[in-house]
Amino acid sequence: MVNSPDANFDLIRYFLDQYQKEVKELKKINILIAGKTGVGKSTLINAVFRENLAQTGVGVPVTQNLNKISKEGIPLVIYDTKGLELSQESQEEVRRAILEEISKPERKNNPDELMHICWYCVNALSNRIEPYEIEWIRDLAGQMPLVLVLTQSLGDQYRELFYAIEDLNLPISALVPVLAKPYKLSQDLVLDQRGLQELVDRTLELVPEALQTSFINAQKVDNKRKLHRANKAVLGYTSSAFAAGFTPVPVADAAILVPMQVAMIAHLTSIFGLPLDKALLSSIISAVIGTGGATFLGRTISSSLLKLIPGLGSTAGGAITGATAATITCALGYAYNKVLYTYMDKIYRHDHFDKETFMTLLKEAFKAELKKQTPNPQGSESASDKPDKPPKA
Ligand SMILES: Nc1nc2c(ncn2[C@@H]2O[C@H](COP(=O)(O)OP(=O)(O)O)[C@@H](O)[C@H]2O)c(=O)[nH]1
Ligand SMILES: [Mg+2]
Repeated sequence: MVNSPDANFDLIRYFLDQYQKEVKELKKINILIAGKTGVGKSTLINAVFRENLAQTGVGVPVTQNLNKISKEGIPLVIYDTKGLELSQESQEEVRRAILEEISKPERKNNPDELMHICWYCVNALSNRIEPYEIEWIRDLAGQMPLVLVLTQSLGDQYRELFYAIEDLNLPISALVPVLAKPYKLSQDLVLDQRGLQELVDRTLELVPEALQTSFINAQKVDNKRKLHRANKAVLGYTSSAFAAGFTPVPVADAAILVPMQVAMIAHLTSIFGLPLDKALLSSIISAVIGTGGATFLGRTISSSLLKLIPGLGSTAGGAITGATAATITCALGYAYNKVLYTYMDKIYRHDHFDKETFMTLLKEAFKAELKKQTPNPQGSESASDKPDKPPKA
């Protein structure tokens, strides 16, 4: 039944629903991005987070000088300050208003509203940090972990300011020089982006464990972290409980495994973080489950690939046990992660999603993973770096 196009349509629907549910369940991380106008806050937001968040996100004013930016499908809320460089008298007022907002009890006592981290941005090109900013940084650092970001850090020019700030012994958690966007010095001299990886690393050290998955999902700087998280999650689907609770099914009915695996794929996808774009998500999941009679998981598994699984072979009447189901699921999970990882940058750049290639790569990776998961003919285990292999059939 799962091989019919109608059932495939339902699986796509099922995937979309599951994916949306997974994304909703991710707790949102609240990041305060403070600094004077023009230092490069928006540029930084767009460079670190997916979907050009500063432009495409929805902005809502919280106070006159604090804007809340969010976007459906991204488990993150940015609070962007504005107008900090106003006249001496209004600076004081702006600071007071923002500080009052972030420290009010409704926020402090509500984990969903609490500010989790501040990125305070100072433009390295300006070569100085003003006294009122130093006070402001001290105040903010008293409320939450604070990373001082030296934006527009070019070549070696930023060093002077970097060391001057170090000497101030501010109560900050990290000082990170960043160039968020390549900088064109001349016709043939362009400075590369820098520091974004360090900013991601430091931030992850400073936010609660429960929010790390959300941050990893929302950012686009470090795709390897997405891959590692997602691979860890695969292990959960190969637990012995799964194996024990599964009633062996005939090979011909292997397709009943599919909804379970689609749920896993939705979960893995939520760890990576994809745009809530129905067409893209549908393409990806249909590349996984196959369409129009070429069902990858249904027919492919129940034919040639099963030969790779010991004790099952292609014999008529062979049954898929819980252990085999776990092997298949685990191999699919790792294969999916591997292929999605290679596609991440393209997806974030909105390049055309080539479903056919995705499908081909997935099949190859799936075969390779199945081989990894099963003992080779000599009886010794094949090389695998996965700590918890599923039980063998
Ligand atoms: N090349 C380059 N330009 C930057 C960078 N950061 C900021 N800018 C430029 O500085 C100007 C102000 O940046 P913006 O992000 O709008 O500052 P904001 O007011 O703090 O949000 C823009 O013209 C940016 O293109 C950077 O890392 N590289
Ligand atoms: Mg801005």
